[in-house]
Amino acid sequence: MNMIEGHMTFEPSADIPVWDVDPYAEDVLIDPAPYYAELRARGPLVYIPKWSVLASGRYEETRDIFSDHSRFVSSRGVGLNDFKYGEPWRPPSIILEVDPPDHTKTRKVMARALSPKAIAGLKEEFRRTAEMIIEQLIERESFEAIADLAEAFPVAVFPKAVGMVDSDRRRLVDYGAMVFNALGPDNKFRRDAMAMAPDIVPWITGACTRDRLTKGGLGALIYAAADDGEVTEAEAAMLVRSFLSAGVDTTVTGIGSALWCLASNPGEYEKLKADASLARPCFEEVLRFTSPVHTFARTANQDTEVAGLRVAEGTKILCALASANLDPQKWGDPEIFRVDRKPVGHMAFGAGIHGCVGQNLARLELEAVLTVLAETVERVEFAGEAVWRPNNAIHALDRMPLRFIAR
Ligand code: OVM
Repeated sequence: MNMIEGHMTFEPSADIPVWDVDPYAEDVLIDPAPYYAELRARGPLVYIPKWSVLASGRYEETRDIFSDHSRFVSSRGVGLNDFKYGEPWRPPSIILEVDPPDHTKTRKVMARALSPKAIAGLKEEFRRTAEMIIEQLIERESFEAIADLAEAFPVAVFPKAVGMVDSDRRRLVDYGAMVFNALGPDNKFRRDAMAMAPDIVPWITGACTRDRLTKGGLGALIYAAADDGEVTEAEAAMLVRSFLSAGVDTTVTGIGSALWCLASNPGEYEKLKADASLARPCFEEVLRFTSPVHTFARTANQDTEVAGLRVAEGTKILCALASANLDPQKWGDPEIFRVDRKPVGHMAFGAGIHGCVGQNLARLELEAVLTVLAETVERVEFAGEAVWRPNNAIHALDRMPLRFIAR
């Protein structure tokens, strides 16, 4: 058996187009739109020999693959490594990297802790924090929007919501970068991220235990489920780890990309200012337009077919969520950012049983930031060049100098 990047190589069906591209090359990760356009144009599936994977970039097939958890499993990893053949870099997530029936139990516990009702009480605190941060930024001639707002806001509110006793901004942000870069091949981005493991992994693991979490937080809700016998104590710690894996870099990226969309489209910002109730639809459009998580993989656990094309057991399929979100077969003028588009069915939170369990919390965070922005900032202007940061699974800004003109 021939292996590459921890999964089996395979002979693709002759009717699947072969494309000699590296989806994880730096230039593609920084500016992926041309790659997505060609991926969609070449067919519903393409074979990428460089990593011996299939890739899906059209909306319909990407959605179908993502929605079919029994043929396209997560338990073999949602990156290039197939957990059937090798040890993953960390113990697998017991909600992300798992299938039913195991998934059903953990998902239920997480969904309860993150339900609209459970998180409704966070709204006021989110809003106050957004006011405090944005008020200070308005005073400045210009600022670094990724560090000073996109990171500052989630790192101020999220660890506190989880109930972390001591937070560490750098480690939380870098852990997110590790988790997402780990889904790609053993390239520079993955290796640079993995070099941080000795410092960060023990810290993260230590932060997830019961005694490091306050009474009222989301973490305590998970441990309450352990008290009720729904999960074990060790499983509770693993679910708290999932908060820290999935809850920081994603929302940091969402805020950075929202600011980028609004600075790039002043007319759309005018609409948001005129009607702050567009904050939520605006965020959905930011998600569709920028797709913070650009790619997750699935693994075929049986010989099967997609769009009439044969897919062998063990095949990794890269699902380019960001490409599905830009597919002109699904969206009118997909390359246009419109705050009032209301892009129902976008794939940025995934689809099916693994659809983002934290999406309501993400929306609450972005609602706070975008509402306060609309109410207090007249104009959002670039004060320098926005620079993207390559990551094997996240499309995020690295730096973005901005200016807020007071309303
Ligand atoms: C996790 C997790 C969940 C969702 C996304 C994610 C790769 C991680 O449970 O660790 O990022």
